Amino acid sequence: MATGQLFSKTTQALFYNYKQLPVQRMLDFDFLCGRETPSVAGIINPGSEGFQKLFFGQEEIAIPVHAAIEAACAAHPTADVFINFASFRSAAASSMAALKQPTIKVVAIIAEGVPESDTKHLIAYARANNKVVIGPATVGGIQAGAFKIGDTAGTIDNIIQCKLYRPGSVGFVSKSGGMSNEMYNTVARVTDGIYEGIAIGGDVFPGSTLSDHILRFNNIPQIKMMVVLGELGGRDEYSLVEALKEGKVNKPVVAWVSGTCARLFKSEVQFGHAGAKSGGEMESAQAKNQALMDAGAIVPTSFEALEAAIKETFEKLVEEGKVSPIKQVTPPQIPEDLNSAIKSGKVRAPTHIISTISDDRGEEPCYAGVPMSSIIEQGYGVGDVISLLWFKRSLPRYCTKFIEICIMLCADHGPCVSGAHNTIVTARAGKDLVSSLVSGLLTIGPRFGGAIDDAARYFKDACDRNLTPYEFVEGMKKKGIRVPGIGHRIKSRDNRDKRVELLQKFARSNFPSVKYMEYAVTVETYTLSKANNLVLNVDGAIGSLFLDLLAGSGMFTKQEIDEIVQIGYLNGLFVLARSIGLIGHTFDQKRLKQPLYRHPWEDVLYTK
Ligand code: Q5B
Repeated sequence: MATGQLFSKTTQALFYNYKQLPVQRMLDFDFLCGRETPSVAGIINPGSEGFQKLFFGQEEIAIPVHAAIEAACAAHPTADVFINFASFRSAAASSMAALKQPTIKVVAIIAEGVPESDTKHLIAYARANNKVVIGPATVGGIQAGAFKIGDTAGTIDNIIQCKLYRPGSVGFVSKSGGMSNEMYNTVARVTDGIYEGIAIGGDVFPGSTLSDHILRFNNIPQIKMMVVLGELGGRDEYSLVEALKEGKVNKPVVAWVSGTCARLFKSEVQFGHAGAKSGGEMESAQAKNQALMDAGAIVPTSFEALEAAIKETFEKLVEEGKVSPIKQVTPPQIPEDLNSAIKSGKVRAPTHIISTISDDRGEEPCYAGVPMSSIIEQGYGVGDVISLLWFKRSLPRYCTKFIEICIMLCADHGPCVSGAHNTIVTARAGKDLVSSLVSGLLTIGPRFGGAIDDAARYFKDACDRNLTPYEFVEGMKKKGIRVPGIGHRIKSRDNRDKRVELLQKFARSNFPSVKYMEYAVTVETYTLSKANNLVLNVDGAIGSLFLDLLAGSGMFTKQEIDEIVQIGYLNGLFVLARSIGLIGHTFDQKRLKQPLYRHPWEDVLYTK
């Protein structure tokens, strides 16, 4: 691998398998470093395309989302880093697909647990094609002040503390991503900071090795010294030993191999990483530390002494005039996210929606304050749920039973009514369930099913004002308004609507008062004297009886009743009920595989 810089201040990456936080952290780092272009050129989210909104400083930017690796590479030919956040199951295939793209030079694989045989294939392919793999099982890497992979170096606060927003003179490579955060801090304390840091990952077969990066760092003029943090297990450190012995590294290397405590255990110990297990003597931390020291690396006596060794080495370089003083810069302030600022109580923001009927934020959803488990365990029915969500209170059982009866009676009225007809025609035109349903629902209105609210309004007004049926009906006629809730296409004095009879029967035996319904019946008696079909219809029966329910239950103030009638809650009963039937008609037509409906010419009067 050798050669030098992998990244620069203009490097751009493609991010595979969208994760909001690491991408936003990369963009925040860019802003901190004063980059002009975002380091994420595109996102690859298998199967979906579009744009993802993210912040670049204070500005919102739209990053293109691509469905496939090939398409993303074609769209962003200058993006040469592929950051792979795929799971361990799909990381190998997607990494190989990325390596095969001519535009991609570096692939970072975050997933832990990628099968070793797959990793070996990736390594062989990358070596043969002069490409670099970082990971698997890595947090990534960072070039201070220029480019950062995913979650490397943690939070913005940590990045600022470790001065990673501007380049220093130290090249750092470790196996562990977690420890690299620790070391960025240490290096920032005792030197002028990191130039580049790489975590190669803790797997047995890392895509690139400690020595690969040290040899690369050796070719980067801005890097004046190197720090290596190895760990017990494996023989990776020995390739560095060889490189040191062969004189391939001419800058000071401070190294430590952690895991010296493994000797305290009687049996073989597996530490956090797959590769970190105490094997034979050669793989022990002690042996590797000794070999590195023998080869010329600066190796402290313990991890605690590592900081002092780095400090001493750096100060020597300063004394020798090999490190020029770094220009200190103050990074810009990253605007805080509104959500975290609200959480910490720093700002307050007006809400855009107010809601009073339900809440899904707690352990379980609540309807009007009643938890879902109570609704189920206490045997609530659909009527109770409607009473909670529409009226925001638990109504007495006879009221919720009445609501349920309304729903059941109005669920369907055959295929010939306006709503069902529209639904059937729509379903037969090949439309989906929702389209078929709403085309039927859209017919509900003043003539069909949607006269309940108006019936309640007019009956209440007339009854409260003690109008006689004659005064009421003739008054309406003068205004040119048909009495809502009166009249039916097929029901008549001699062919009564059974639904109306059932509702009246239930109310008479359960409601404390049926004053409004009785008033509606007197109106019906009058209209029937005019024409046989001017019966109290199902809308009129529900409208007048709901007035009795509201007034008689003792659960509503006069003002609340007026508001319910004025807003118009009651057509909702028909809409809800008839949805059941319209859905049934849709399924029926689909099940019967009915062809496109065309109305017959013979049934149309063509006239001029
Ligand atoms: N006349 C329902 O009319 C219908 C009058 C009236 C005074 C009236 C009509 C009407 C009010 C709205 C209403 C709900 C359009 C109905 C429903 C659900 C359904 C449906 C289903 C289901 C029927 C003949 C003469 C004319 C009119 C006069 C009619 N209604 N006068 N007040 N209310 N009602 N809708 O039969 O002198 O000859 O000019 O608008 O409550 O939708 O099953 O199908 O479950 O699906 O077409 O039950 O009553 O009568 O228009 O030929 O009028 O009666 O002024 O007088 P028709 P028309 P004139 S339940």
